[in-house]
Amino acid sequence: MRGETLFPALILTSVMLSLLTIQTSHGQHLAEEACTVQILVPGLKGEPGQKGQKGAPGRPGRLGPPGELGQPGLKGDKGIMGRFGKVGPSGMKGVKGEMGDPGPRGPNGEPGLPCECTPMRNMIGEIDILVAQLSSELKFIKNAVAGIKETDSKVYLLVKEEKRYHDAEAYCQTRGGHLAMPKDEGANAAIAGYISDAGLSRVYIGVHDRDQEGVFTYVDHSPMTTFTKWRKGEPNNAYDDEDCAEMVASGEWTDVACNPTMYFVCEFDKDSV
Ligand SMILES: [Ca+2]
Ligand SMILES: [Ca+2]
Repeated sequence: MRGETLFPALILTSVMLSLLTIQTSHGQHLAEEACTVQILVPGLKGEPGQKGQKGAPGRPGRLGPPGELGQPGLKGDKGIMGRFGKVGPSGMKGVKGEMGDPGPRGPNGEPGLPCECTPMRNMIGEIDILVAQLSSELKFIKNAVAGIKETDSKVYLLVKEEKRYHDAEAYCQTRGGHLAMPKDEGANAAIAGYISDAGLSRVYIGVHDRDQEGVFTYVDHSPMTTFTKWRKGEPNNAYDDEDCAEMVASGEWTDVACNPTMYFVCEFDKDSV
């Protein structure tokens, strides 16, 4: 039995012939194989073997050619909303909108407490007057600080406020002086320098013939005895309406009407300043 499995089929046949007379038992009488005939004859076709086990998978084949373009797929469902993006930069300032309609009228306020209004009004009125006076004084001082022309005995102040002759004299008197009354060449030159330095062409001075036509005096009624500076052809009382006097930048005088407003020059005695 062991020999069938260890030797091929051709040898098996001769072995079987020699064993016809031999008691086969494990390894006994092997020396009696004297009539062994070696004949090599193909054996009978064996029974079909059992189906083998499934082989290992083969190697992957080569890459095939690209396929034809497929039909477009159906439109997919709408996706879910994405996250909010970053905040963008600030936009340009818009145009101002139109004014809205007025709101409803508010409720009436609480009634006020009764007061003694008349004394209050009087006090306020007095304060207003004081403020006006102080404002005027301050302006005067500013002008004075800005530069005052003077002679040995007089101080002259150019007032850059346009006033009529009468109002100009009142202004000077309020401050203890008069409109300028040049009574010699030195005083006249000082005033003239004021006019030209300020770039002006004319100012009122304190000379008039308002009391008696053709008789000019100074505004303080002092007589004009030793000095005058009339421009040639002046005073001429033009239009029969020239009773006041102005000085032009050259220092010469001209009789003019009293109502036009213009700048003027005040004078103050040094003793009273
Ligand atoms: Ca006159
Ligand atoms: Ca004149």
